[in-house]
Amino acid sequence: MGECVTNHMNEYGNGVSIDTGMVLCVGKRKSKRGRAMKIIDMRSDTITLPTEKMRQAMYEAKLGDDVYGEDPTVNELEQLAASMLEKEAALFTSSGTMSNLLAVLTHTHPGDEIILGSEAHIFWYEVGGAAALGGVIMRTVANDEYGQIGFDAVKEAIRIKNIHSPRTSLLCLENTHNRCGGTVLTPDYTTTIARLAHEHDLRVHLDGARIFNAAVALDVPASELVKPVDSVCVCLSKGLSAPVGSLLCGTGEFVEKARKWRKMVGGGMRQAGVIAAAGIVALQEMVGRLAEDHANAKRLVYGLSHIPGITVWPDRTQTNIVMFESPADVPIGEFIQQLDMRGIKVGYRGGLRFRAVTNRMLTEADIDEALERISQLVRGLG
Ligand code: TLP
Repeated sequence: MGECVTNHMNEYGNGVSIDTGMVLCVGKRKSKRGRAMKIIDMRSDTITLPTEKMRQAMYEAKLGDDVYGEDPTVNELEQLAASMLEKEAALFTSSGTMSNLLAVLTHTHPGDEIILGSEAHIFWYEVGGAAALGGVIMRTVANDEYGQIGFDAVKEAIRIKNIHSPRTSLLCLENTHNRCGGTVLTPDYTTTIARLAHEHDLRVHLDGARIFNAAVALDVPASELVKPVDSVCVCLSKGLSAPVGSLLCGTGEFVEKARKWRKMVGGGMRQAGVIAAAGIVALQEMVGRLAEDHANAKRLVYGLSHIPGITVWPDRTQTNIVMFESPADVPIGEFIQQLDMRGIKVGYRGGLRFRAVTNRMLTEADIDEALERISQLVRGLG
């Protein structure tokens, strides 16, 4: 269990000016003094804009019709992803949601049951596509606060093979774990749980939308984190800053089947090299810098832990996601309104809970500025 820090001591103050005048993420608000105020957007790392180098690569990309397999840039991106993750093949898709859906469609048959963590992105935020389009039952087992699923819980959830039961055919894992605050699954954990699944004839799919964050945090190659699984989805348009796209990786046979499913759901893109070009830059140049986002997340969680009444879990801030709770004595509606008025954008997760995601559009100074504004807000409402 992680340590839960609720601080009722000192206020946090660092004297950073409100008008930092730096690059804007999504726009400006007027401060009380009528001056423009930078919006600090921590809703997600999906808001990151492509770099200049990406835009240049997109402009210059060599193109062809990818449905015929003739787009050289898409082919290069797929080969690059497959080689970085040490899988036989990769498929470029429009989104993480599509990659996860194709994985379910490819690994299962309608009427099967799949096992997921109770906090899985596939379960919460992918519109129930696995059930609606794949016809599978989603059986959830409890995730702990670190994004893990217990071995015994998985074992118990696997159906006995008999005439009455659906076939359990797939286990889905998530690394890093979004709803558990960007926590990482280690190679050891993944190896052990995947072995258990394989022993029971299940396939294992990893939602690795932020797998490179996990690799950077653990200082291991991403290939090591995905070695035990049969398929993995990785996203280019989160911390890696590409505008669009995801890759679904696995064996050559798996990817060929997934390619056909992709066509069926309308995901065959023609001159997709235009966007794949940015993806190549993302994989080649943007992985290492994720460490900056992680450092900013640690700075944010440390600062928040010093604001009276705010609750954080520093040991669970392992990558670029920070979960926090607003002071219990402050009406939630007022807290949300004040965040908005002070130009702080974060995700609201229900109850007192919020999610802030550090990303390339935010500097260390922006984090300090956000902390200063939240500190003032809490002082004003307390
Ligand atoms: N997650 C989004 C929102 O939750 C919608 C975000 O802002 O974090 N797997 C994981 C673990 C994800 O976090 C996401 C996006 C996806 C899959 C889906 O990726 P996209 O948005 O490309 O469909």
